[in-house]
Amino acid sequence: MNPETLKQEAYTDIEACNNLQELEAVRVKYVGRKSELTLALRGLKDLPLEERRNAAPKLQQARKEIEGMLASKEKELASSKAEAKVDLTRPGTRHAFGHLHPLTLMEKEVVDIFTSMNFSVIDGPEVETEHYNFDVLNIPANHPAREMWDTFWLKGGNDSRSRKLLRTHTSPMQVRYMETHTPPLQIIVPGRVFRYEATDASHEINFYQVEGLMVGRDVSLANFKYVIEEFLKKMFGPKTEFRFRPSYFPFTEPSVEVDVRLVGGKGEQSESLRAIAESRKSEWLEVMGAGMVNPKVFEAAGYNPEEWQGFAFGVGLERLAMLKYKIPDIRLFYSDDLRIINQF
Ligand code: FA5
Repeated sequence: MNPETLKQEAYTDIEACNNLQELEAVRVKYVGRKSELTLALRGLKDLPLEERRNAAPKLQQARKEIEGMLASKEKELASSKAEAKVDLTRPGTRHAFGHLHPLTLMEKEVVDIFTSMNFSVIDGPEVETEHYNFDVLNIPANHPAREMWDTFWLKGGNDSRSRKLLRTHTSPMQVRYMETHTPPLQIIVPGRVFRYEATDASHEINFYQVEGLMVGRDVSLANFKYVIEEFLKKMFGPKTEFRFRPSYFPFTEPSVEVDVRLVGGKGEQSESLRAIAESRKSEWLEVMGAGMVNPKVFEAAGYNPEEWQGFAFGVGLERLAMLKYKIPDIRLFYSDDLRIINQF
């Protein structure tokens, strides 16, 4: 064994090490208990004196040098490992935070505005009976007015109190709430509703409404107009233009629909709102149905219509969100397209 060649080989192997495990293997190979060098050192005692004198210092020197190389490489590897752990100059990893869906944001905003006007927030069932969805709202079986609400029926039930459906609007909560509460009252009911109908840019089969109901001894259409004007101005700004249009609902008399102006007028003009106007062939977008509660609805709830009066409305949450966030197609809310959702 030539100590010079051995040192050379050890040097090459040590330099090639990338981590402490590899270095340990090299250490075992060159200076371990069974290494060539150790065995040679151990064998010195069996050599004739002259040879021993000659070989010993070279072997010991080789061992010392190899151990030195190993130690400095170990230091180098250990420090680069420590540096890798806390490299203060590396850019940080950004944590991904979740955020609220635009419809959730919209619902929060509607709730905030109405609670600031002293309305309470109530919840209701999405699976409803025919009785509450239609009968108590003055929409008898076989009446053509039922055709205003395309309905998903559930199997089973043999009368209108047991036949079930996915509610077509939040209006069933009017009677449900009045049956268990005494007036005066003012509530809103946000919730999901379902309709078996063809979809387009402003119609979904699954959407959200917020029902409103205010009952007192002398609550009038003027009060309705004030509350809704306040609501729309707080929601869309003081420049927003809207209109009340005469309409028909079996459970209100008189009935109105409320539209918000999309284009023209003095409000903000936007590409997306123009697109909605074009697809609907109208400058206006209907956002809610409303009216004075029909006396028949009060009777169904056990109230005396001679004594109580009030207004009710049902506003479409997606329609509000389309206007507020300038979203041209209602289907985008449910499309899971991250390019839309991540903007909120
Ligand atoms: C109703 O559902 C009545 N219950 C509203 C009402 C309540 C009237 C209380 C009187 C008193 P309508 O079907 O028009 O009415 O729907 C009300 C609102 O829901 C519409 O103005 C619109 O904003 C929204 N809407 C209706 N259908 C859809 C649909 N397919 N997709 C998205 N939004 C819809």
